Amino acid sequence: MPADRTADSIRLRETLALIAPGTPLRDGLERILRGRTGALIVLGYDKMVDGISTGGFTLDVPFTSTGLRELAKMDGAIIVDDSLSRIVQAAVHLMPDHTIPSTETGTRHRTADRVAKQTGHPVISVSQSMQIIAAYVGETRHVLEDSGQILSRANQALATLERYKLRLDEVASTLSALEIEDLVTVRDVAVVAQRLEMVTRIAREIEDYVLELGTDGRLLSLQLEELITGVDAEREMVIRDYLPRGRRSRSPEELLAELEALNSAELVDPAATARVLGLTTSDALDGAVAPRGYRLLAKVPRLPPAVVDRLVDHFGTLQKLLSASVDDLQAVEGVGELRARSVREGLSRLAESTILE
Ligand code: 3AT
Ligand code: 3AT
Ligand code: MN
Repeated sequence: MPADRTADSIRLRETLALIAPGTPLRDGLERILRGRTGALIVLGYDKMVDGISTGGFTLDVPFTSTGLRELAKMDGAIIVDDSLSRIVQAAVHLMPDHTIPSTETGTRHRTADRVAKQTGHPVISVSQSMQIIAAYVGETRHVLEDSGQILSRANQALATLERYKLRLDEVASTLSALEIEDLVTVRDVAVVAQRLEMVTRIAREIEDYVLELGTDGRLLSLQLEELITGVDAEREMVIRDYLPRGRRSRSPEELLAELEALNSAELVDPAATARVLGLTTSDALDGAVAPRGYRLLAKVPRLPPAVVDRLVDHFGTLQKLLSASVDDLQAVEGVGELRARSVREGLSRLAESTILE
């Protein structure tokens, strides 16, 4: 499943969450699969669905997985309401617009495809002859895989994420050291932004697996969380540290969106990343740049974000912050003597602990 975020893919993700292992609907689908009866289930009921339904029985009973399985023994489709809390009708013959193109074969699957396209509601099919469950959402068809298969792919992605994260940690700590020495070039920033984006992309892919795995993805979800804690915050701070000032400058959110829009070939090119970040100097990638200090101040313990903002507003650059005395720091609103000392000590400790390799 691609990790893009178009309207169709968002709806597919929502549907996959509804039919993930551990949900009553998935339990019902597994029962139907084991019972080898097949099914056609429309997830939503409105005038449009009613208009293409003929025959069948109106039930309006609470949704249960066992009820779903029993009703699937009859021919025809089952219709449940949008919230999946009630089974509205069963044994319904659906007559969607036959001019809607469908490449599916078999009456059940052609019907599922067309009803999904025509009504906008997700449709689930359980194939009797092929023993597979498929979700039709808008123009897309997604065949459910068993958790073992998904997990093996997810674990490969997790191993990649681990490697990416190690590399990110390396380049980020190099950047910290260069920032303290005031030796940062455009390339150093671009490389960190690029690595942050790569980590974010693979993490999103794993999030999709977690979603599809439902209760079978709990361990995966914990492992993912552990690896990416703080990455989102770091991404934003790097951007804010080096955000170009000026009349036509863009917001951190806009820059992040542009980074996300880079294709994978552009992403591996530091020059392309630097261009998105607005870091264009006369020396290209080797030009010197200076951080404001958001990212390093975030490493000082117990410093509220509002105070970080005021410190950066007041001093303007990390270098000025590093050379500020306790008295200088106290000139900032919300910084008393105690906090000034802790900022001073925190920054000194950072300066001592980051060593250029
Ligand atoms: P049986 O008594 O089960 O044979 P039925 O009326 O219960 O007949 P089903 O819904 O079980 O019918 O459908 C059985 C097959 O009939 C499924 C499909 O291959 C074929 N079929 C049903 N409707 C059509 C149709 N409109 N066009 C082509 N084939 C159809
Ligand atoms: P299988 O893979 O065999 O389960 P299929 O796409 O080959 O699916 P069939 O023609 O064998 O489909 O039909 C199987 C059943 O699907 C028959 C009926 O219970 C249901 N079905 C088919 N078309 C409709 C429809 N228009 N409305 C409701 N149920 C339908
Ligand atoms: Mn068939």
